[in-house]
This record gives sequence, structure tokens and C-alpha cells, in this order.
Amino acid sequence: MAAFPDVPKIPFEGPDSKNPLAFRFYDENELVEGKPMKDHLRFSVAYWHTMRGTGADPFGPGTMVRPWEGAEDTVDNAINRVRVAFEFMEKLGTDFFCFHDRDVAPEADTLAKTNKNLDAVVKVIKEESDRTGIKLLWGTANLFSNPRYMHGAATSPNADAFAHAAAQVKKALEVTKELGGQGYTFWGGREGYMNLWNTDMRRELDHLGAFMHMAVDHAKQIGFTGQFYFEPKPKEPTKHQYDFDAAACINFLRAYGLEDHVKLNIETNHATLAGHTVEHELEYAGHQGFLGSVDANTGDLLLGWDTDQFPTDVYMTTKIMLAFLKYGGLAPGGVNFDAKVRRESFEPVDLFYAHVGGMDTFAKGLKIAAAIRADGELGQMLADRYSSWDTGIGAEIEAGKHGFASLEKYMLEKGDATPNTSGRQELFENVVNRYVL
Ligand code: XLS
Ligand code: NI
Ligand code: NI
Repeated sequence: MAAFPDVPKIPFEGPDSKNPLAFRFYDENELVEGKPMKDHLRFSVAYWHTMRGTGADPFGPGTMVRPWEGAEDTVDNAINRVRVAFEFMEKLGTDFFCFHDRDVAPEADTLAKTNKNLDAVVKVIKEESDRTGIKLLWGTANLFSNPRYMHGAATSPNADAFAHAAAQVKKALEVTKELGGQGYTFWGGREGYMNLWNTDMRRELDHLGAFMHMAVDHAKQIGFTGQFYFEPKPKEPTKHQYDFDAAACINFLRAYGLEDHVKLNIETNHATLAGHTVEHELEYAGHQGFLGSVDANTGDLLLGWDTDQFPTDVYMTTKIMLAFLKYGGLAPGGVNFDAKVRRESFEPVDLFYAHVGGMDTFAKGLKIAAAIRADGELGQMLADRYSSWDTGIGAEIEAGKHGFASLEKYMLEKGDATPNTSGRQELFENVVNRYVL
């Protein structure tokens, strides 16, 4: 029985459509810069929010009405949920999904039984994936919900917690490989601390480095060739997280010799929690060679936590797609909607409205980004701002021909610096608006 009997396959109807279950901009086969939109965007549904989100918050229980959910967290229920997930994704027209091990199958009282549950559900995921062609973008392990991870997983002071996490990631990697997963993500969860008095930071970071190397080694052993990602987030649930932002993650990866194996999965709401913008994080990761994938969502400027809302801001998606076009595209990463409908949006159809809106906003952002690049005007304005580096003394400095003494000589002869040219921020912003508005 269909879980969404009233929802058809979402069609593309063009910009004038008022049908809330149609795309206005996302035409999956339309070519942008010579490539179909769907290959630029590689949309992915996050199983944890879309299939497991209940709407519970610290002040009250879940609100979501999900007629397909059984009363108990059984394997049968989990298998049925997989079928619902694939019906949802087929109707939506996304090519990918992401999950944590514990999103898809219930955890039992021993690791052996839990693995058995996981195998039973993964078998059905594989069937559905083969039937529909919808693939796993990346897998991951939930190393933060179970109480054993209250102090962290790879950075726990309890060596048994580390060992359990290792066993869990081993299995998650194997499952990801079995499903043809294109990547594997480490999000720190509780890898951080609340108070430095009871924390040996050096030891914890060494353990995290060793843990990631074990994952890389195991991937090699089993022939998993997908891309590893590290996902920055500055806080929540811990006060200080070791994966604070792109710069901190890249430093960690280089310090522990992981830079050839792991790229970053940048999430908008995590960027803003770190006091950055998503474009800052993407540009930082991009020019350092660590741009991998995005967790697409948005925060609320008036709320200080990870609200994981669906993105509807075209300026933001334009900036994200500009970064990806600049650095050679998303693949093997994608646009994973790590986003949840609001607690008050409790009906199943809201899941469609949310994703359709997010996908359309990204499609429009992609088209605007491509138009900005095709015209080249903004690029030229940016290049002009740095033109003093293209000839004369600037070009010589960049070529490594100078030191302090020769620059002192140059300036003593010249007397003073040539006046600056205007930054023209307002003009830049107005030019961007010509494409957006
Ligand atoms: C939580 C993270 C998480 C990761 C996957 O804030 O965004 O959902 O993406 O573990
Ligand atoms: Ni995320
Ligand atoms: Ni998040």
C-alpha cells in the first residue's frame, strides 16, 4: 500500500506554476554549463530527519503523524519504513540518500544482535536501491545517541567506548560498501568536551586521529573506495567540539596525516553556529583542496542552535553553487538535505513541500551562479581589485623576487603607496542583485 497515495511523481512545471507539488526551476535534465542539473546537484534525502524525525523537543514529545509507523521499534517496522522511504524518494526524484546505521535498524542489547538487525534491513535497502537506481551518497555511524557515548566515542576516556565505536564504524563501512555508497562521513557528535578540568585534550585528539586512520585502513582492506568526509560543527551537543569549523578540521586532518583521505562535508547551520557563513566555509575548504559535500539546511538568525531548517534563500544557494562550480563540482559529494520539517508541520505531505522547496531553491541558485559566471562581469570586477598584483612590483613579489630589504628600497624611492582603489562593496552587491532579482 502506498504511503503517499495522494502525491504523484513531482513534475517540472516551470516558473509560472502555482502547484505546490511541482518544481518551478528544477528540471533534472536541463543542461547548465553543459551538464544536467541533477548531476550538478546530486540531491540526497537524510534518512534520520525525514524518516526518523518525530518532532520531539526538550519541552514535549513527538508530533509527527506517520501512518506507516508501527507501535514498536522492530525490524519489520524498519523494513516497511525502507519501502516508504523509497516511495518518497522516487516520487520526489532524488538520486541519493544518506543514513546513520541506527536510523535504519533498531539497536539491540548486544552488538551481535544489532548487526543482525542491520543486515536484515540493509538487504531490503539493497533491493530497493537496485529496483529504483537511488543510491547511498554516504553512510555514517551514530556514535552519539547511546548512553555509552555520553563522554564521546573515539575521544571517550573509556577505552571500551572507543572499541565499540570502532566495531560500529567497521560494520557501517562494510554496509556502505555493500550498498555501493559513494562516501562515508564522520560527524563528531560528542567528540569534544564540556570542561577542561576533566579533559586530557591531547590524548583525546590523538585517539580521534588514530580512530580515523583505522577507518581508512579498514576501507582499504575491504576495497571501499568511497570518499571520507569530516563534518565541522562548533558546538551542540558538547560545548567545545574538536571539529569546530573548516579551518580546525583541516588543521586536524593535516596534523594527523589524514589529508589525502578525508575531505569536508560543510553544513550551513554549522557554519553559522561557528560565526561564519556557509560561503566562507566552502571557500576556505575549497582553496585548501578539501571541498567534499554539503549538508544543505539553514539556521535561524534569532536562535542559537542547530535548527536544521530547509533552505529557501536563493542568495545562499547561489553562493553555495558558485563555490561548487568554481572548485569543479560536487561529485562524488552531493546536496544532502540535513534538514527537518518544523514540529508543527506534522503531516506527511509537509515532507514533500519541504524538499520540493529546497530543491527548487538550489536549482534556481545553480542557474543564477551559472549566469554570473557566463557574464564574467563580477569575476572581472574582482580581478580588477587585485590588478596591482598583475604587473610591476606586485607581480615581482608574487614571483618571489623580493624580500624586506628590496621592498624598503622600492618604497624609499617611491615615497608612499599609490592610493587604494574603492572596495565597491555596494556595487558588487547591486550587480549580484541583477542576476537574483
Ligand atoms: C548533526 C549533524 C549530523 C551529521 C551526520 O548536527 O549534522 O546530522 O550530518 O551525523
Ligand atoms: Ni549534518
Ligand atoms: Ni546539523
